[in-house]
Amino acid sequence: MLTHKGLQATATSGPDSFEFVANDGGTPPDGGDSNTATISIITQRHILFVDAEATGGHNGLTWADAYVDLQSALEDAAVSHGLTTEIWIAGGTYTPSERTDPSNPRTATFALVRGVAICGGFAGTENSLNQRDLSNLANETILSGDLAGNDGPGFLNNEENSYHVLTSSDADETAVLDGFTVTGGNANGDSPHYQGGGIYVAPGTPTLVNCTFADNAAEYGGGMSNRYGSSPTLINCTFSGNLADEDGGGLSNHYSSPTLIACTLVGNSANDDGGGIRNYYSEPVLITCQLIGNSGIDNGGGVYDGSGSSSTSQTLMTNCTFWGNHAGDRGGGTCTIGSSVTQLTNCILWGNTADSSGAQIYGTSSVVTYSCIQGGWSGTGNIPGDPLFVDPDGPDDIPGTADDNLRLSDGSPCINTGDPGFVPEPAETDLDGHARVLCDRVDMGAYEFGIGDYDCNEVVDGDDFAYWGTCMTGPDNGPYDLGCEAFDFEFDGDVDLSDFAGFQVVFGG
Ligand SMILES: [Ca+2]
Ligand SMILES: [Ca+2]
Ligand SMILES: [Ca+2]
Ligand SMILES: [Ca+2]
Repeated sequence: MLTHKGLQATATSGPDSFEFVANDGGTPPDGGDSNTATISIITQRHILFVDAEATGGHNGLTWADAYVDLQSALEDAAVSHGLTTEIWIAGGTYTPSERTDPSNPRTATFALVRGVAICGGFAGTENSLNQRDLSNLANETILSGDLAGNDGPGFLNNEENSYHVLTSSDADETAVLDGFTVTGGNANGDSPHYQGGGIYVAPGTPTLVNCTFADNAAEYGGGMSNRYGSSPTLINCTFSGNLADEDGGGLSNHYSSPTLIACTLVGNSANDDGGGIRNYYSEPVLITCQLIGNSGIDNGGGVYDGSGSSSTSQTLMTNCTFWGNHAGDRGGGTCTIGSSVTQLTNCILWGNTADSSGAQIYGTSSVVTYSCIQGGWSGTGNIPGDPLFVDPDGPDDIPGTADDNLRLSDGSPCINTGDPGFVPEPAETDLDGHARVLCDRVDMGAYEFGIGDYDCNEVVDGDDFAYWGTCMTGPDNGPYDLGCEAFDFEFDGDVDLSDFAGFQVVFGG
């Protein structure tokens, strides 16, 4: 307690707030209690811990006393505190238990909640979010719909799996899912349980970051279904190996407009339209995404826009790369039907195939500019040339798989031939997390060429190193001069020794 000029102040700090009470000891005019003023300051976010292997008190307050299941933490967060809550989850596999229909075990799902960020990928020792190492597969945190734990490859034994591993209903952007693998959903039930095996958003605007949706199944939207005016944001997410028995192997959008930034869709398939993404009366935005090896038995191996003459989907895609997608009928890369519009800017469509027509693009209402289209396409700035991917079939020598290296090699006609008027958003990066624009003009495709190449001659050598000293700012000591973004490998606004580690990797390469 502090006392100053008769004023008594008491400070109380809890795990998530700091309360300051000032009391002047006098009697107020109305004859009540002494005059007091209270200021409460939220000093940190409320954190709940989940670790399947924790053996302590299971109250969620520390790693040692972590809840062993996510559902307990979600119920705690739902009643807690009015604060922004983070749920930190240690690596392991977690299955849902909360049923939307108590009589049907397959309705078990994890529900996203406003004001709650669910964060996976922890080792179970961290005390700050940025200590997570999401590249460490030992900490992979899996949300699985395989309730019986008996799934095998190729969707074997998924008959009893949850319809939707995750659901989001009326959640806003403060509902966050960050750092998970979501797998094993099987939305093959009656409405609404036939859409969104991985996640069913109906409606809402949740935020999904660093998440992989793998090997989920549904009639529509194997990985994700967005309905009823949903506009979620997905950043650095992957959709892999998801299956739709109808449309939208990776995602199905129905009157919805998600934004996908730096996302990869690889090896998703639809038994009808839209191997990667199917859009119906929807306006999704894709920025710096790659679509690899997706397939539709009917139309739109990569992206399918529209479902008939009355449909008016509009998909905006910027700096996206399409490679190795296949349509059994029309539109290996993209298929645009009716009055829908598919807009492609700074994109590469190469090596896609269609059995009847439109290997790269089907649909005359496509608006294509500053893009590299195999076979050519009319529009300002388009080129037909080979993009010269670094290793288009990857180490496994199989085109259309996740290891395909779609970065540009030196001499690529896609270098510095994107829209000359393109201005990146603040902090916008390419798919490697480097500056979106290098050498004064954006490239075509998801990867920007030229990190480390200060003098922009498409070689990283001693001539570039000669500029290192003039660009080096030291840690957290930016900004640097224009052009020095070529040395900011971490894209954190400074040029320091940890960037130099990146420079050494590309030097002479
Ligand atoms: Ca199963
Ligand atoms: Ca490959
Ligand atoms: Ca460039
Ligand atoms: Ca150079």
